[in-house]
Amino acid sequence: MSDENVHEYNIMLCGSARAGKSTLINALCNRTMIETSSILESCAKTITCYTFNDSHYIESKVFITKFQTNFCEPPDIDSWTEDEVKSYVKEIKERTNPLCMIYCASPGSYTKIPQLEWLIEACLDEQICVALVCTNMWISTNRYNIRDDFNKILSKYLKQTKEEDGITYYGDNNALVAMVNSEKYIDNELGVDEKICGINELIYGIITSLKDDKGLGWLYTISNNESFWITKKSKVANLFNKTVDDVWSLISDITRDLKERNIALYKKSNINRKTPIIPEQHIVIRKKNSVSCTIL
Ligand SMILES: Nc1nc2c(ncn2[C@@H]2O[C@H](COP(=O)(O)OP(=O)(O)OP(=O)(O)O)[C@@H](O)[C@H]2O)c(=O)[nH]1
Ligand SMILES: [Mg+2]
Repeated sequence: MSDENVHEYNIMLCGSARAGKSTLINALCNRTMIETSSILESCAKTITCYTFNDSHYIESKVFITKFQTNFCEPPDIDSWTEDEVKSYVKEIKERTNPLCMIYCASPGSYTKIPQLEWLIEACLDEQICVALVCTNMWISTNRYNIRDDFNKILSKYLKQTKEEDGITYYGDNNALVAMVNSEKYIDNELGVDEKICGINELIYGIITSLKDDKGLGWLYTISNNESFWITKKSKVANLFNKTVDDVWSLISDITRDLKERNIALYKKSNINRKTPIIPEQHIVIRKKNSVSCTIL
């Protein structure tokens, strides 16, 4: 009989009500999300957690390891004090060691700048990567004000390093600003019909910002996003110093052989690193309630 061992990746998701948070995570992950309260039950604030409805498992003689990503969403932080915001981030860091913090604001939602600044300061202090995302960008030209505010705030703490594919990067890739349309935007009255955009660029931006196990967690999180892999596989191959075929086959197998993926996907700068992040194990993968495990 094997014991179950859970390997969770956690992502902080913030932004005011109707800011487009759920729509964004659906667009990033292309998987069905369900609400769960399992990981943060005793946190001082009531956190809503979402995870995939189909976790993946690696089975060895001793353990069954369950892989899952959780998105942890606090209630709207607009009324929080500086101390509350900073304690929240500290606690989340201690309890979940998040891959990154994704903050959403849409031209139709309201953001309180002081709370956002405290949140960013706390994340940077705790070495949590920050992605500031203007969502639902076609709803009004106010998108440019949101993007400018995000850039202004990050410039207080970090040096802007580059702008690529609509993403502005800061520091040693510890923060970025992006603008997205997470689902088709249609306004029949104005004759507007805009496609999803900016999502693949945001996924890639976050890949470049995360290292080692966190990078792996992010790849796992977005592994079902076929559109991303079709359009960005060459860039990912280049980032990891692999051929496109190598990356394509790794990604096709992404949940079948996490050990191989773990060893193979060191970024160029880490290529000589010897220690595998996930311990050696005899791997048989199965998807709960299913015989197949290939996502793509
Ligand atoms: N077309 C389009 N609609 C969007 C986009 N983002 C959000 N919306 C719409 O805006 C509304 C609110 O989006 P949600 O994703 O539910 O926002 P939320 O931040 O999760 O909201 P709460 O869970 O209530 O806090 C929904 O009707 C979405 O369809 C976008 O990028 N494009
Ligand atoms: Mg939501």
